[in-house]
Amino acid sequence: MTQPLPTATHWGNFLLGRGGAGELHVTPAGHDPDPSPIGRSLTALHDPDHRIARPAIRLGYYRDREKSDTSHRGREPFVEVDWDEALDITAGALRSTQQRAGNRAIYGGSYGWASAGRFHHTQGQIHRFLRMFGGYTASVDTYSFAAAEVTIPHVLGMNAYFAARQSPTTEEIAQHCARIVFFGGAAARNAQVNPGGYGAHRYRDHLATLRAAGVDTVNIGPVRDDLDPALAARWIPCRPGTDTAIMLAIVHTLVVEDLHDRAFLDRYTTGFDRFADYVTGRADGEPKTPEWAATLSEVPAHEIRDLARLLARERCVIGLPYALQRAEHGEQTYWAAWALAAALGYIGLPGGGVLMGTGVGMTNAMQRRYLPFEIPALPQPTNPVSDVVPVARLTEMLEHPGETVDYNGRVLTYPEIDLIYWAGGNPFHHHQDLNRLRRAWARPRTVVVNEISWTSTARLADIVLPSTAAQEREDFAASRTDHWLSPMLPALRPYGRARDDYAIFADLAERLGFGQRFTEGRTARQWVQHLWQTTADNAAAAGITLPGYTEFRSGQPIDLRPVLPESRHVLERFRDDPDCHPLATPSGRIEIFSGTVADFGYPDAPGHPAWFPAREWLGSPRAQRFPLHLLSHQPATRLHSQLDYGVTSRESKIRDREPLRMHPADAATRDLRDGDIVRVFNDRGALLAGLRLTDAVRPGVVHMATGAWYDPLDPAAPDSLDVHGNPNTVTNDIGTSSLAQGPSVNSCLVEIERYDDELPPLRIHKPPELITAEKLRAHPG
Ligand SMILES: Nc1nc2c(c(=O)[nH]1)N[C@H]1C(S)=C(S)[C@@H](COP(=O)(O)OP(=O)(O)OC[C@H]3O[C@@H](n4cnc5c(=O)[nH]c(N)nc54)[C@H](O)[C@@H]3O)O[C@H]1N2
Ligand SMILES: Nc1nc2c(c(=O)[nH]1)N[C@H]1C(S)=C(S)[C@@H](COP(=O)(O)OP(=O)(O)OC[C@H]3O[C@@H](n4cnc5c(=O)[nH]c(N)nc54)[C@H](O)[C@@H]3O)O[C@H]1N2
Ligand SMILES: [Mo]
Repeated sequence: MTQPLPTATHWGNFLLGRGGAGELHVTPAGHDPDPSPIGRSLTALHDPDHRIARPAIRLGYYRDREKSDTSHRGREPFVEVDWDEALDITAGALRSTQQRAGNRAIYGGSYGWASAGRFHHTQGQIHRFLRMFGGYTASVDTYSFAAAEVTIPHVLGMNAYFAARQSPTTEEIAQHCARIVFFGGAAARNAQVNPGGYGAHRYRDHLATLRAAGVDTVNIGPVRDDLDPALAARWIPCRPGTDTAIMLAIVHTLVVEDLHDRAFLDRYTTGFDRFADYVTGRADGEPKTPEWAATLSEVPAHEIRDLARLLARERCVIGLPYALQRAEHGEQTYWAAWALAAALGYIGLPGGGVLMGTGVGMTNAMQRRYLPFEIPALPQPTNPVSDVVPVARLTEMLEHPGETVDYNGRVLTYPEIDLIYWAGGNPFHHHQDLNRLRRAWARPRTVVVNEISWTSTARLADIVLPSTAAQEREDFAASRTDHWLSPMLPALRPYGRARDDYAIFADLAERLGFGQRFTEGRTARQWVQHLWQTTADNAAAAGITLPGYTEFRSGQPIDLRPVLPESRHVLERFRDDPDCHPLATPSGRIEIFSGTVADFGYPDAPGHPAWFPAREWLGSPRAQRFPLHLLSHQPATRLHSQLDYGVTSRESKIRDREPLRMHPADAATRDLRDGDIVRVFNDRGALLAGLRLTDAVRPGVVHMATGAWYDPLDPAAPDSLDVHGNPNTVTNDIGTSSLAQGPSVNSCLVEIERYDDELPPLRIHKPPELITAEKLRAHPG
């Protein structure tokens, strides 16, 4: 056994070493009380069926470069070449795109989680490189939280993530709060992950504290086990996408029964009366009564009314997972929740208000202790190109160059993209309506992808540059939402000829004439040391002493929690004195009506929270044809698509297909049994999944994780069946609304039938066809 070395991942800290036969061993770091099972999948890191060993160029592109037939992406062999040739071809494509079409023709949004590690973080690397090259069309917001990212600043005058970190602490809830009402739970599976790293998993401690204090919990949502059974929550099953209607109906009851906190609303909010006119129907003739909401949500009216009375009686907090806003009109759900919380009047009191991002990593678990200093990342010059697109409008951008899109009061024009450079993300995992993306993806002349593994995206590229994994390089992990600083050492040698993204971009920069500017003369190791030293300097300025780099890298991860000061929340100071501590909204108050948003004039996003039916939900006409609502959630067994080939993910599959959960009643009407392979389809596409029956999912709803590598049966046909189970084969690629243009993954209707044909093997677990440049020269045909 080799000496195991520490590594850090988005799902925790582990030690990695090799046994006598060369096999990889992973052990969780000793300081983690509840390590994530995803760690076991790191043993697959050097799996030759999945790792990219050498730079590879699609055959047609190798022959014809920018004149190649781009519709052949994904169905031609790759030519393996040496690094010099690959980098020459890449630099040539970048230069000719720049000369022909300008830098805005380069799409470098490159959304994706990549790996933990401050220096080697791929997004920092690619963005620095492309900015120094003259810029790129960038993306704004995230797939995670786009609708909230745009809406919350209008309502609270603060960044949405900042607002999420202003949540009441577990101890305060335990002490002061009678009840948490979750809309969609707080899935424990999601708490395995934190962007940038995670020192110690303590989610179960938080649940135990709530349980011991006897905090009452209610889960309003289509899936019972979104909330840990240990909390013994009352489950109020609802149709997906109807949370806003339920919230409006609760407000309706509060208003008509005079249970709302008038004093709070007067002093701390603006526009409640206009909103109340809408809720009571004075504005539009449609009172948003519990009976009205019951027809939409299928939650009995008396339950909604009783809940409203209960919430008014005792202090409560409203819990919202991100997923609630990852749906058409997701803006409204988050805004309505704040309007409801304002009507209840507990905002800014200990244990009251709103918890945003329930179940997500450390979002609500930092317990007021935030790093009082900046952790540096790779420095970024400004992007000379000012064009941006909302991150989830990717396909539309490729399809409609020159056309405009409304976004948060602006009108953006889609540039004509001629080169896509993606590094550290997997759009053929994460984007909606993958068949549509495949057609649009064929438009640019060149697609370059830096990847560790042969993902679906790498297979659909022209130029594939193999990157090292985080466990093959030295770095350190730190995150604004964690209190650990963790050394990362190279436990493994780079796989094949893989190189660090840094080395790839440094060599491309050299070829393009700005090598010295990109590297500043530092090796990767010198950059890591430099970033650590800056971290230590920043910490020292905040009164916290950190060791020098040599001592840090050879020691244990550092837990800063004991020395972090407890902060007071902005909303608490606001509650103390709203005149001295106004919010950064135009009125200085919580904007239940926003004049700014109203003035945008969007028909699908008025100036206050409102109910809009999505195009796809169980109440829409389309449900006649596709009667099941598909919710695609985060996977328990991996991080998105990462290490889908690892043991933890593969053990969860049913005959190699991604599981899908369904209520037994829905299975009975379709003559389906637990363990069956099913075809999930609508008019956008179809995928195979393995069926799991459970009464934890409400009838009419099916529940399936994202992240199974998209594996089309016929790579030549854009509408081919995905034989593995990526839900994005069927999700709808539309913006949440004109306001945020976020992804609407959770507004998706499907039908399901048993798949009786012979089960096609997965191709995605073998590399694509590879030929060497030497062989090609010998046999040019
Ligand atoms: N239907 C549906 N779709 C969704 C969601 C949903 O709920 N439902 N959720 C959405 C959300 S919230 C998100 S955040 C996205 C996530 O989407 P992504 O962030 O794109 O997903 P990942 O699988 O994490 O992709 C990261 C990729 O980076 C690669 N990588 C890791 N480290 C390195 C490195 O050092 N160098 C290089 N070059 N590559 C590296 C990995 O191999 C992997 O392929 O998915 C979104 N898509
Ligand atoms: N293990 C693991 N953890 C992760 C990740 C991962 O890939 N793996 N990804 C991380 C990332 S990038 C993110 S952004 C977060 C995302 O965190 P979330 O967005 O909170 O996670 P999801 O699992 O997509 O959704 C949580 C639940 O919301 C419920 N839900 C969906 N639609 C509705 C609705 O209309 N009404 C109600 N009431 N409930 C609904 C679903 O039943 C679903 O199980 O998770 C993070 N945590
Ligand atoms: Mo996310």
